[in-house]
Amino acid sequence: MERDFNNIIIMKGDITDLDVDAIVNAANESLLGGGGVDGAIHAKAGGGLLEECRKLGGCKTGEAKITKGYNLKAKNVIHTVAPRWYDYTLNNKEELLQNCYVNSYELAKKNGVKTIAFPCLGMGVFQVPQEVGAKVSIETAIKYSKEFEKIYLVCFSDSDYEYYFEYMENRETTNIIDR
Ligand code: AR6
Repeated sequence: MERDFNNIIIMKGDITDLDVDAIVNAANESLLGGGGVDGAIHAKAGGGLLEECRKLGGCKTGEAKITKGYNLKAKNVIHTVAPRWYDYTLNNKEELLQNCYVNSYELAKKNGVKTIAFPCLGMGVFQVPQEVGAKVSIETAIKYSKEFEKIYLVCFSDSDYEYYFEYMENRETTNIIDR
């Protein structure tokens, strides 16, 4: 299931199946794997990914690091760490989530990535609300759309897919065409 908005593709599916230059991982600070999309990426990529991740020395919230894709179809994995929405000691969570996307796009550009796929960063275990996560994901995709051949925003649940789609459709009637 997918809908194209110029070169931004909102789709429902498993990000580990995509044949792109880079998929983005919703990791944690250790970069040593976990559940959710992180677990799925490590399971499919195989032990080589974990080995390379061990050498990276972790990753701070909002930052991004790149590895190869190993047994994945994707050539690279960009690992970023979303803010835990339930962490009341963090007062700039939306900005930190935006940093995840921006730093991932910038790192992708530096590494010659032309096709990139994002999951719904933070919107699982870390409990980023749908309306914040979708808005930040879509607005940053629009901002970077001219610099990539294709940007896939990959939703795993029907609810996220529908929400992204509605957000984009409503927005498109305003100014996506003139960006
Ligand atoms: N393909 C695409 N999206 C997926 C897949 C998949 N195969 N599997 C899950 N999702 P989460 P977070 C969606 O929890 O909230 C991990 O343990 C999922 O439905 O994976 O950033 C890490 O190690 C949700 O919409 O990441 C961290 O400790 C989205 O991916 C922590 O979870 C993100 O959910 C990070 O939490």
